[in-house]
Amino acid sequence: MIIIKDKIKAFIFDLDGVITDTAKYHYLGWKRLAEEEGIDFSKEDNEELRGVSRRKSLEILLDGREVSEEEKEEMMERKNGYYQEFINEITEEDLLPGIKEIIMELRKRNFKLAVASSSRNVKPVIKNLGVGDIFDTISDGHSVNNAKPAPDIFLHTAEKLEVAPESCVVIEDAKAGIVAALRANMIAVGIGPDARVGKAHYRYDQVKDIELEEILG
Ligand code: B16
Ligand code: MG
Repeated sequence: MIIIKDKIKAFIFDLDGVITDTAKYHYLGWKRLAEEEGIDFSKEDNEELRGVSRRKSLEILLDGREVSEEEKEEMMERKNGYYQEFINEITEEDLLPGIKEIIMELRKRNFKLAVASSSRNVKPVIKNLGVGDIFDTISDGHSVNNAKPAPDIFLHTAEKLEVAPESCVVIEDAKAGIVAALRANMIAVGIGPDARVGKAHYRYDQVKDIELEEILG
């Protein structure tokens, strides 16, 4: 893909791992469920769940263990209950360092801004972070049927923004998210280690390291 920098019109932000670090709360929720079910689950295992839908996360955790659909539903609900206890406590202090500055700078320069997350808990998280009004549109785990790594959520978001996919920059912390952004023909910015997001067009260790001028040219 040839990146024509003056064609960039919109920035699409992932939520968990880019705007705030809810990965630790997802981990604690899954860990508690795993303990209750007698399943080994480490922090390293949790890396596999980054950006992945709730159902797919449970399937990874179960690792082939046979469980009825009814039991799966109950487990997903139980984990989500634990997760919601954590996100109720989120405040503006939980914004990742540098994210507010980047968003405000992009807003000042008239780029369209969106959130596209696999999570079905986006609304309360965004509200508690105090950034709900900044974005032109928010897509979440309810918006499309096929979760990341399918490109659907990003294409759906671009359509809502009325911007062509190749004019969108996606900022993501998950391998599944980078794959989805590339499949959507968007410019991908990865946050995290090379092993996880190295396929992105640009990669930074943390959100605060993002160099907008490098991306915008
Ligand atoms: P929920 P993102 C993703 O959000 C998380 O990274 C992933 O760990 C989680 O399983 C998924 O949302 C679903 O979340 O259970 O709240 O619906 O990174 O795409 O913003
Ligand atoms: Mg994420």
